[in-house]
Amino acid sequence: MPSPTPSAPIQFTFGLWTVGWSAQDPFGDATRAPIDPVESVHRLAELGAAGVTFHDDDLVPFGASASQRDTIIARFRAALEATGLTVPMVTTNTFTHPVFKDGALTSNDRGVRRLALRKVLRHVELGAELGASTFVMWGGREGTEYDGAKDHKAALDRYAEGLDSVAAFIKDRGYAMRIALEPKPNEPRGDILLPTVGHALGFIAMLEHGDIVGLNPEVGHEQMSGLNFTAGIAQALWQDKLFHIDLNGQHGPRFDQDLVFGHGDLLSAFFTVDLLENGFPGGGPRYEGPRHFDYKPSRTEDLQGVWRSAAANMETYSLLAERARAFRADPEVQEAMRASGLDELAVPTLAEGETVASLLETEGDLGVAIEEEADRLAARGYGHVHLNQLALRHVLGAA
Ligand code: GLT
Ligand code: MN
Ligand code: MN
Ligand code: MN
Repeated sequence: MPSPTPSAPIQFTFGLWTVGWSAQDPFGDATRAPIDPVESVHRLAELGAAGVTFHDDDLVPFGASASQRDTIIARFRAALEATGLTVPMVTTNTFTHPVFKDGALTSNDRGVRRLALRKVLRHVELGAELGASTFVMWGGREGTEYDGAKDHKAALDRYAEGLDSVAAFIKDRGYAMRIALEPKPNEPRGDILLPTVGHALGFIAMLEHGDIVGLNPEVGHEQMSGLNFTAGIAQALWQDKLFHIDLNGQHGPRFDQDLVFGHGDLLSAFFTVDLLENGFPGGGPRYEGPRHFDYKPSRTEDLQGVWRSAAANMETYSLLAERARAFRADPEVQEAMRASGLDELAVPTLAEGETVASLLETEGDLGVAIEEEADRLAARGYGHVHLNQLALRHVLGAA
């Protein structure tokens, strides 16, 4: 299986909780033994990954003593040094312990909110020590099963208060770190707050310290809502809010599958890679962060299957990156893009100095003239299907 080569220096990263998942689900016990995080660091490095990410509890068990914590962290640091793996992102587990059953930063219980905030701040400190530049916050338990069980106005106030407190702490400490919110529509809660990229972008605009708060969208989470992931990250990029990314696979609206990247909607995965690697066709903000995989090796897999599935994420991404480069360089594709009007969309609708008043004057009034104009413009074909077929040929290696 080809692994990433030095000539293709894409920075791939994995959550420790991904390969380390023991595969327990709501209906069945674990099918694999837990993996020592130090072992994961070594195996991921051998496979060609550049970094690892983790929740506080993935590394140090909840409730460990200070000296146990120090020993575990020292051992982990040694593995990072031995392999050269970095820790570009960390995140807090505010969902596993029963205390978070009604939420963490938005629990109806104030004591729980205060405990959650302390847990988050402690991990911000460790993340900063390890050089993490992104702090992901996935509010999996922030939500409800019943509409009457939460005062949504108060919940959003408390969510904003919690995030602004963490952001202010990061700034006060002078950490070079930004927060990335991860939307998800449901699971484990019946409904989760900030369910989609769009909700989260709207919420960030209401924050006091929203300048260092952006997004960590996950492929499957948007697709669970029937939304287009590539379009979602495109808008986040347009708003300079794509701080991090969770790549995986999903088959449309159903439970969160966390499949290997590309093992869900392959054509969507292609256009995601095309955007990440090649940017917008007309230029604009680029995603510069790590290509982070948040998947789960299926419950059917043994240890060999775990490491093969990890490699599969990187292989799929690398193959799609190659195809996406060839797609953009193909003269037939460039011609089809022109025919589709992609370059014309970059031209502002009003000319420089033109006003809506002068537009109305020069282009004439509504009525017969505008109807004729509309008929003339309506006759155009855009050739979007041909362009998409060219993309499909590239994906299949048939171009
Ligand atoms: C959990 C969740 C993921 C999030 C992780 C970060 S935890 O595994 O399902 O989507 O990215 O908290
Ligand atoms: Mn998921
Ligand atoms: Mn997940
Ligand atoms: Mn995720």
